[in-house]
Amino acid sequence: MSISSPVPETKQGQHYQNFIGGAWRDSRGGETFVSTNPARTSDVIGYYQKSTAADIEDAIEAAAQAQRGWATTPAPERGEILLRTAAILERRKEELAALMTREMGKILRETRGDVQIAIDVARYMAGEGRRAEGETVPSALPNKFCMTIRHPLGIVGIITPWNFPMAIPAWKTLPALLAGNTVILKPASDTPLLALKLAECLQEAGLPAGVLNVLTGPGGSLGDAITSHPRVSMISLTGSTEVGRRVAEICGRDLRRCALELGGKNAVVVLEDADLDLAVASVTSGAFGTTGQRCTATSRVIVQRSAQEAFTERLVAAAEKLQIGDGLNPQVDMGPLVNAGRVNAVHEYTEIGKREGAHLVMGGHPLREREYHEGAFYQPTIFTGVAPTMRIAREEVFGPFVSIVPVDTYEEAISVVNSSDYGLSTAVFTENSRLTFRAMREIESGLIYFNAPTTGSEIHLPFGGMKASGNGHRELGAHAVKEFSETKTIYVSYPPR
Ligand code: UN1
Repeated sequence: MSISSPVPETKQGQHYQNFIGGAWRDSRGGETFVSTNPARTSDVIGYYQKSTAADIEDAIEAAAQAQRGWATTPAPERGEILLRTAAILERRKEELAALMTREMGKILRETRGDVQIAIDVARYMAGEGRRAEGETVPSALPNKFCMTIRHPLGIVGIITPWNFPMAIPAWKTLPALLAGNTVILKPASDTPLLALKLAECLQEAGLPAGVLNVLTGPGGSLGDAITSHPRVSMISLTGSTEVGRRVAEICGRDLRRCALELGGKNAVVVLEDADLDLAVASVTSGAFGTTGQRCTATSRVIVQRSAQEAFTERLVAAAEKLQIGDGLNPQVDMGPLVNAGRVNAVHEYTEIGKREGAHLVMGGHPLREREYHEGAFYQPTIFTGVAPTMRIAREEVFGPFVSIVPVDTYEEAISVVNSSDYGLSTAVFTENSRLTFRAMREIESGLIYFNAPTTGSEIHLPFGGMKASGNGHRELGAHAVKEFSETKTIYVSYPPR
């Protein structure tokens, strides 16, 4: 095992190390993997450690050793470290955003937003360090004092996806740390860099050694090794529903807490009285923003038949205007997909949609010519005449892909929304306040927007989905610290002598 400090950045292929026990280390296995820019694969971002179970043991040992000292550090002091981290992230925001665009393709405006989420979460969670940690309640018996306090879980395993390379690691890790836990973080193999950068910022802010450990490597074997480790008290995962089921099964066997944020098949409902220009602008950003690679991305548009033609025409016109290309170019609206495998996966859904008899009105092809030849680009793709039973109306595509489903009435629209296995984010466009309030109650979805896109949730509100979109937990907001804590109920009796 070699131990060294971070190597200065070079243009091509820097060698990145794991962060274990406060030191930057190579994997014991000695193997690395490469990460390239999805807009231009000849641009090598870096070589990362292909970690093994032996590295996990090192990380667990470091986290276990740091646990007690960290748990007994006063919460406001833990919060101070997060506040310093926010300042460091803010100072480095442009650099981090540009690295993120190179690493996974989304445009600079979005990668700046991603870093900003981490900054906002760091500030919010710093404040949580000074907030009341429990409740006091009256006892029904005389001379008793009743209260609850928080207790750290211990070691928390955090497994994160590639679409929000800094925001999601931050919004899981920072509340977990604030709650007094130590953390093993495994970022997605497509985006290991920004999680390592987050660790660098926390290290500079004074986080004690071993409190956060970051290991890079393959999702399957490494994820399973963390998820099934007897010394890990909780797993927090954002990923596909398929991986979520697997993680829940492993955790279920050991009664390990697990918080899952999974897929979505997010619908926008456009009723006949809707402001169509607003609906079109919102679907354009919700469906094609981040190249459709958000768990909250708009994937179905359920439109009342009388508005269908005008809506579709305007949506196609708006989508045709989108500039596709390298996200570092400020003129570009939509970057590549995260890798070539995703291009094939999205294209497969185009083929499925055609076979199912839906009508392709726009896109439906990878972009391979000229400036696109080295990248993972796909056209914004729109199908109309989609029936709710078709696979393109039911399955998560995770790309710039919209299925337009016509309906006759409000009631039919809601029943199509709720026919999905998923329930993450839904938006309704209407000016009708009666239907607005009905929809709040009737839609089975963790997030509901009125007259706004399905994306763009803010960090001080709870985030999460119903049904197959998760397992009932909510991240962010005031819930987040509780999520990573045990609650202890305390009775103090003081009878007169
Ligand atoms: C995700 O894609 O995993 O509302 C999260 C949004 C973002 C969160 C997306 N704040 O789109």
